[in-house]
Amino acid sequence: MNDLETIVQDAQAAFSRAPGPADLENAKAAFLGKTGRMTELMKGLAALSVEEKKSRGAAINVAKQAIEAALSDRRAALARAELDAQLQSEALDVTLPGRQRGQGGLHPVSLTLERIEAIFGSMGFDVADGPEIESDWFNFTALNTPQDHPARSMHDTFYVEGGSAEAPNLLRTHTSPMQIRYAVQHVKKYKAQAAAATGSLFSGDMPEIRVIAPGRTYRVDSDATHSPMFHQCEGLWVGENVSFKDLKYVFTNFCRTFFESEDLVLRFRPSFFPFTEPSAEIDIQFQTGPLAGRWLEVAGSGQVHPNVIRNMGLEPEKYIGFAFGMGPDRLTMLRYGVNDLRLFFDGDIRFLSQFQA
Ligand code: 2NM
Repeated sequence: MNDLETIVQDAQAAFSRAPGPADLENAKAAFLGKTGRMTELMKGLAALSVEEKKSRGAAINVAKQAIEAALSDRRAALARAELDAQLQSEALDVTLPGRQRGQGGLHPVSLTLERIEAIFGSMGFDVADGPEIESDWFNFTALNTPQDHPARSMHDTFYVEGGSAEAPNLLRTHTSPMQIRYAVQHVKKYKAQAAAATGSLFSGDMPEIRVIAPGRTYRVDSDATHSPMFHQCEGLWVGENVSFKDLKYVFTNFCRTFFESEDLVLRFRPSFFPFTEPSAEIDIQFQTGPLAGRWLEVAGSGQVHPNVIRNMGLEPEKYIGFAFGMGPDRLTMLRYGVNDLRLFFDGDIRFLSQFQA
């Protein structure tokens, strides 16, 4: 092997050993740089004859071209390796499943409210919706709740700004104020129609008031069975000939439909509410299932107090009705066997996602 072949082999070996572009350029200097081996050989040409210069020069050029070819091959190989490494490190697995938007659903208490509205809707009840910040009048006074009633104390009710000093506004403690609002509107409307026609409201001029008021209510109370915000659904049926038997029929039908239990039994237990007289707690008893045999309180009820009828704009001598109030949160607990009310308000998706149909 002559000296040129040796240099070419050395260069090819040095280039292929270079681990990166910078090392390669350093290796190049040892052969093609100002003091590199090829440059030294070129300098040596000066001492040769014209004939020798020709043949030696041509041979050196061939070797130089071989070294340059090896250099550019190695440069390309290193660039390719760098690109491969980058592609590898930035690789995307396009076969991975995409990030999906989770399937939402209704809150269990919302499902209950929908059931309540559908069942009472099927019995001709309208659904009324109204303010959660109420005046003293609609929340207490109109409902025959006296000034010294415990519900009126700071201890039991969240008072807010607005209203008057003696009668500040508050977060409604029940949804019955909405029933007063609804009844007043209803009575006004038909009184106006009757006045336009005959001057006074005659029997049959006013359709019965049949309404439920579902929604959020607020009381100063917090433990496993009480939340400062809870739901209520109150019902009202007022007409000229409405009685407790109607209440019994309507509420029995509601409970049997709601709990999908045709043999469910109801019990009316005497009680007291300021806005009804007489009043009764409504208990239910399942005949089968995990709660069978136990009496479970599900609602309060009663015949609407004459003072309340009057505050609706009606004469208690002519109009009579019944009302009831129940807790959709508790109904939801009974229906699904949930034992801690707070689970409904913690917003834990592991709990809430169990109620999707
Ligand atoms: C209850 C129990 C008994 C009730 C009364 C009224 C109204 F507006 F007619 F006066 N609404 N709801 C009522 C009656 C509510 O909840 C335990």
